[in-house]
Amino acid sequence: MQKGSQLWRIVPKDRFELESINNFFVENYEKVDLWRETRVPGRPIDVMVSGDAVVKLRTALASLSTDLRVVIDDVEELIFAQQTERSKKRSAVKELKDLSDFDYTIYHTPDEVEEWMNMIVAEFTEVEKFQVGVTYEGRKINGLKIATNSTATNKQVVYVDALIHCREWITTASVMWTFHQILTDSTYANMKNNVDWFVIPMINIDGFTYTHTDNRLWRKTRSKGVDLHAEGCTGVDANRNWDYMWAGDGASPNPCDITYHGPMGFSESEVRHLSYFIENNKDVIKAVISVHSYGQYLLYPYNYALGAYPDNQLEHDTLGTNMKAAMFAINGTQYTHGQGAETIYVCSGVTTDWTAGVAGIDINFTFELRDLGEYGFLLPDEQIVPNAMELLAAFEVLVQHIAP
Ligand code: 0X9
Ligand code: ZN
Repeated sequence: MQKGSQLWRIVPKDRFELESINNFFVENYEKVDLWRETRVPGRPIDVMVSGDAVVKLRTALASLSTDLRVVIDDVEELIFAQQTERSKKRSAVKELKDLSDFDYTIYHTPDEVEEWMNMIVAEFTEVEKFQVGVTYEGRKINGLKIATNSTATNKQVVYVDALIHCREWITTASVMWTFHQILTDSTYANMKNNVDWFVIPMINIDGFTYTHTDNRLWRKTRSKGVDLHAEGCTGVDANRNWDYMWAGDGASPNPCDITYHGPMGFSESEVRHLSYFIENNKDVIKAVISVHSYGQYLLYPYNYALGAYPDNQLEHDTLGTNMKAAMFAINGTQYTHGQGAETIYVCSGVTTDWTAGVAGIDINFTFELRDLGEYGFLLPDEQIVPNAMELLAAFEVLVQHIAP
């Protein structure tokens, strides 16, 4: 990362401003990383600007927008400060030998997450590990199947995945805490007994590894296509790569863009394998929840166009309303629910459009966890557990809805 990179928030006041700002970012794609987009005037755009371009872009943007403020003054410094804090906490704990030593209040490395899965399997007889596929670089993508031998017949399965975008660390961290809670706290016994779960806590492991070693803010996979000049031209946006309405609106044909849809649908090993898994289990999967961050949204299909809805839109609306109410009740955190394209922006080739439109899964949501852009992808470790409590509350409502 460039020294002195900053996170800016720009609120375009009308359509004209919005369009010229969006075009400006397209022209300057090598110097900006869009953390949060909008298609609606009056709503914020969060953009990280490369340190060497801060002065130039600020001057140019001054003529396009009147509402620009610096949210993170030095992104690199913040990442460094968080890492230092984390290492201090780590060195204070004893070696990780069993689950009781596991610290849910800090972010973990890919190896530690894998180790956590192994410990969960070792400790709980109702949990099995299964392999979903492999990544581009050959790492195993594993999942946990949680299935109790309860008396319930014809149990339905809830599928949960996290970290398809590898900079969204909160997704894996909160999924881990949530399922540990479901497995250990008898208050949630019905959540194990009334449904089964497929949990895939870490999809984009290549990218996740890269966020630990090279670039904390990497989003895409790590697959290599044509040999292009810049670092950003590696990889594909795995949440634009699903083969339904692939390469439609809100996905980029430019390999150097962060929303690059790839050379064809399912070009990415991670996405292709996940699709096989879901296809093979579609008869038992009742709901798909794909966990992302940030923005605090509960989004249902379709995402590829305005005005495109699943037949059971009303069910999604009711469920969205109830889940966000339960999430709010925990810490007063506000989530917004709705159809994805209308609620935030149009984008095609996303997980839940395929799971709804092709696999025919009944209930499909993309969750965008905390925050609203204060830290964005760099959500502090202290917020892991509070955010995970909200996720658990949403799952409680979901299970109650599926298997009352
Ligand atoms: O753009 C995405 O893939 C998701 N947002 S993120 O910041 N996590 O990258 C959102 C996908 C959900 N749908 C719509 N935006 N319509
Ligand atoms: Zn995401």
